[in-house]
Amino acid sequence: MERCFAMLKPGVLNRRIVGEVITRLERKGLQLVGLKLMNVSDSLAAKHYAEHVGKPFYQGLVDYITSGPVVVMAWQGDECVTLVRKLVGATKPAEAAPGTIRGDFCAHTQHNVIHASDCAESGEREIALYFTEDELISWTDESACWL
Ligand code: FUP
Repeated sequence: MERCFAMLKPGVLNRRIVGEVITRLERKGLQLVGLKLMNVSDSLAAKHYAEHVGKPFYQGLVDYITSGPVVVMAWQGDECVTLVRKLVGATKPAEAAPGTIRGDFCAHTQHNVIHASDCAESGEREIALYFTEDELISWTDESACWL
């Protein structure tokens, strides 16, 4: 089963739309296996965005995700990364389709409200960055037998 890491950036909390965004991922049928409200330290942000070091937008990105609390999540399901990224939408809000999270809730690339892993390997790397093993809950959908 594939896993994907997702982070609701500080603006989502400021705007009181945490529940609304999580609902979109949950209603898709993905399984939530990790969930936490936390502050991101400078060193954790640097690890998270290591691939963007040296790019002109790097410091703004780090400043943003360390500016207030974030909600971090681990999701699980078949083709989880692809499904989450479809719901999230394109990186640039101007290119994100209406109906996607970025298409509906943000106007600036640097404040694009949500991060989601770009492949299964990144998903595992990012989940390990933000969660300890005992914070990840593997659970069985007991109602599946009725569906
Ligand atoms: P995504 O996987 O869609 O989050 O996109 P990237 O990994 O390419 O970008 C990571 C973050 O960098 C985005 F959330 C926003 C920021 N970014 C910019 O601010 N400007 C850019 O030109 C590209 C990305």
